[in-house]
Amino acid sequence: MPGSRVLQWPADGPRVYWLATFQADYYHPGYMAEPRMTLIKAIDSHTGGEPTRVIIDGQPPLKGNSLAEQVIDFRRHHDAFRSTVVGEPRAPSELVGAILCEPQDSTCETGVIFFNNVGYLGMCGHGVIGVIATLAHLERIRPGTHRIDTPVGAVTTWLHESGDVTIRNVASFRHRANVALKVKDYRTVHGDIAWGGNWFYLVDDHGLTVEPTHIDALTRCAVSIREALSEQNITGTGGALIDHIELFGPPSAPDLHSRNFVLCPGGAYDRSPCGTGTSAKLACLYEDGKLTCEDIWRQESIIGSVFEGRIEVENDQIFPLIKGRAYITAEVSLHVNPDDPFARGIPV
Ligand code: PYC
Repeated sequence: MPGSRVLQWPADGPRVYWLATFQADYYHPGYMAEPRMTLIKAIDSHTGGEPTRVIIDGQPPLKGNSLAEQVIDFRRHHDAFRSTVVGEPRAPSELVGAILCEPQDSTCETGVIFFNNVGYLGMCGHGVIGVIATLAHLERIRPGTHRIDTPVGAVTTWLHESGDVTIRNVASFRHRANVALKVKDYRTVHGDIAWGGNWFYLVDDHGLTVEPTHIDALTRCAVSIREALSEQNITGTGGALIDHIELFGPPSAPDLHSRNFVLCPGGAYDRSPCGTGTSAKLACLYEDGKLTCEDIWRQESIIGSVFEGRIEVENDQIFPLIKGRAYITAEVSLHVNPDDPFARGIPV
């Protein structure tokens, strides 16, 4: 549906398009090297408590025919933009940034690349909900179906009249079940390795209480688990790094099914139930015969926010559907001052 794209990219990239909306004497596109104050504009939102910052002005033009190639260009040539937007001192460590870019899949209205304080994400469930809420806030989309391309595949979203957003995620699967892991200074735990748009190790038998008062202990445990996975060379398919750890416990209310604590790659925990983590969980439940296509799974986060999940199975592939809601929290102008020694973030 090319005619219905929310963004029409000019041949020379998005910057020229956006320049028209700026005071040209203040804004300068060379944020990397120029000795002038530059501005980056963004819309902030949160989805179940987890923040997303969608860049709407001032992003670098990315080269590449695919989203994956654009990520490579981003990482190689514009990583300072990432740390400027989501690094300290401008951002809390849990913030996920998003730039809109040329989609590879022509059925999509835009592509999106997600990034955080240490790098780039394949997919981000709470982030897609944030992007849809942001595009609605900007009046670029209306309630209905919208396809979004990501580096790991296209996802379908529905913006409901209520403001809720449902995502039909990329196909998710369990790679290995019940993998024993000896964790240093801790116990042996068992977990499933699953893909939900990012790689997860999902653990029930961690022995901790999954409640907000135990966040420090949960973080320490999840960090040790991630280190143990890396040291013992336990990976996703093709040697992929497992960079998200998901610990489960009982929910706080009878109408919910489970509560999780998710450690993200940069060391922050996900305030939301984690869209890709819930997708990985749904795939494991289905593989275990504990979830059918008729069931709804209500996944609670460590702070008490909830995503509603279910699955569709097509050609033996599991497609998780995740429903949540994002709220706009701010319209921000990030000032990048060449005199500021931490203008491009504090290195982590
Ligand atoms: O919602 O998929 C998610 C996510 C990944 C990292 C933080 N949130």
